[in-house]
Amino acid sequence: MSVCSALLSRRAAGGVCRSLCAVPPSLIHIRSARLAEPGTRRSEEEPLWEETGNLPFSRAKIGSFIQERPVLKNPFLEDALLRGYLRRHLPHEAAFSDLCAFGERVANEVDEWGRECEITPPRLVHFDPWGRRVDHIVTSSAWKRMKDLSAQEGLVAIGYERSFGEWSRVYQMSKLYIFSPSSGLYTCPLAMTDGAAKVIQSIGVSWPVDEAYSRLTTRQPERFWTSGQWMTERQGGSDVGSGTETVAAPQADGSYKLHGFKWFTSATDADMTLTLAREQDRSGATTPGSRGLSLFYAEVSRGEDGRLKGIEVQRLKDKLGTRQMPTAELLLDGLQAHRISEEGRGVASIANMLTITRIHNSISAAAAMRRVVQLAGDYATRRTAFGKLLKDHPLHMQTLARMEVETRGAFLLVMDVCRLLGREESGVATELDAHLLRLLTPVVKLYTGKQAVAVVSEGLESFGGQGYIEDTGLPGLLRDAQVLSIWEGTTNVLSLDVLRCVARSSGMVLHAFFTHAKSLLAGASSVSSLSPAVTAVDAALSELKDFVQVAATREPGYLELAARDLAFSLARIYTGALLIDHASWKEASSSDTYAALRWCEQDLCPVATQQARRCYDPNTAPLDAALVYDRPVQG
Ligand code: UCC
Repeated sequence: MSVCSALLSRRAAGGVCRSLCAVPPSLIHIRSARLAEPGTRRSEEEPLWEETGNLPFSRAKIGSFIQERPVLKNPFLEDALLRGYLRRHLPHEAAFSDLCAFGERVANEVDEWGRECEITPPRLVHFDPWGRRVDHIVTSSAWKRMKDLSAQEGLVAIGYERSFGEWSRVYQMSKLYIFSPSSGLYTCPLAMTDGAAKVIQSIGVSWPVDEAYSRLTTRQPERFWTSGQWMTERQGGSDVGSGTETVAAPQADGSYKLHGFKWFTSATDADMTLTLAREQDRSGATTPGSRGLSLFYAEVSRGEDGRLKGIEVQRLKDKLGTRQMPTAELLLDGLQAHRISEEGRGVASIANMLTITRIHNSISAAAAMRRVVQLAGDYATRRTAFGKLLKDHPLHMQTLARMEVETRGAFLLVMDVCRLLGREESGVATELDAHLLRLLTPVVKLYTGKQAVAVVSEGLESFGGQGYIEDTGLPGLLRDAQVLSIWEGTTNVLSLDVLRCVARSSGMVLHAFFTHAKSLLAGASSVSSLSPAVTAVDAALSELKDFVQVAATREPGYLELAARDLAFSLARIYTGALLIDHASWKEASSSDTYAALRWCEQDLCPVATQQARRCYDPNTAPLDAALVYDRPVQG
């Protein structure tokens, strides 16, 4: 008789149970596992033993403890900062009740659709059963429900109805903010749809885009269209001016046929698109560079034979994340299109779309941070380790609080850009507002994109191993966050865009930055609890000013090396000022003050810190390159 079966004998049961109960749980687990070895025949006496119910793991084999899952609650009601911000700036009952009802719907209904989108990703069917080419992108029913929902809830329309005047964009983006992490990435087509509507509106709503505009901005699901934005070609997505090979051949009726290869086309199931191409002259020649690019509008439709007209879908992209959403390579083979910009003004015309999609990107980034912080906070009230709930471990709470500070900063920064956009669109923007909007759009996009990855990664870690398990839905948050620093301009490309807008405005965007940041600080000067934060931001502004003065005297390479640190400095300083401003509001909470103080403890002006270390001096670039390509000496 083995030791195990001896232990299992009924005679020994009581005593063994007592002794087993005295050994550590881990040993009980090991012994139980041995009893339950697969393929071993259980003795006739076993069931009787199990009926006593006293031996852990003996019946269930895996034990009875089931870890509680984090619960998604109404993301509007759960978000103190969002509600406080709206109470301060948009105190309209209609907006509150709509956001509250939508938050309820997101938590109880939409979040599951988002999960369905994740586990039922789109697939491409090239041929029908009879061999006919169809290039059909098959999406889940949840993805289609997202489209209807987006129309019904006015997720694009709100920005164009302008029911709340200059605060309409803030209202629209608040809705997208609570929707985004549950949307199954439907926020991606919505970003481009919004961007396309914006471009059309700025060019003029007339034929051939009047019908499209009304469909992009409708609340009627059966009429609602989404738009693509096909910009990236095989030569790359950053240097659009030299990377675009697509040509536009003029037709007798004034339209064009497009021929080219689009390397990344997101939400490829869209109903229409805006895209760049080079217009051919009569001899077929084109103008190189950005000056040769024009902006075209095309509908995505099928012929009677079921084939896409003028488009072949080469393949769907196999992406790290955003798998819910179809991203494809497209061959444009005579796609009918209309030029909607002046000839050669393609980049300038699509820039309006870039502004909108970059703001949407930033909303998604802040929303991803908010979601992971909410879930981690909820989990900490359920999960026990080392004898107490996670929420009662100060170190764990410190980690979550740091994530919360980042999230609050990101939220206020992106909402301020939405505020500026709303002011511009409702015709009340000052020159200062316009300069700030131009400068802060790349800044918020690049900063929040980076922070989202860091915060979501930290958030996953706070769930321990569960944060690494696919069907918790948590890893998808991290994979999807990674695209935020890539899509619509990488961190470095956007940092260079910051330099570009400083140069093009002859420094006026920076002047607006200093003026507005100072005015935010001045508004908080009487709040003594905020004075360390005010002093820190004030000092950082002085450092920044000194940096700008020195950099202006250096060769262009100096500023280029400093571009990323400069953009980060702008983000941290301005966000610090916004947190201070929010905390100085008479209805602000002590947490608002605490968040502002914490934010302002970091290095707010890394560009000055790095400058003091001579990181942008002429010898740095060759040293960087030598370090990157440092290889062991052969032989
Ligand atoms: O490739 C991509 C796919 C990634 C993977 C996706 C996977 C799934 C996605 C899921 C999503 C949820 S995304 C990469 C997309 N590409 C970009 O975002 C473009 C990045 N590059 C830039 O932003 C560059 O700065 C360019 C292309 C704009 C630079 O082109 P140019 O030709 O050198 O531009 P210029 O000369 O600086 O500007 C031309 C005109 C000027 O107007 P005018 O002529 O009136 O002075 C500029 O002022 O355009 C104006 N302009 C702007 N205006 C340029 N940029 C802007 C701007 N940001 N705002 C306003």
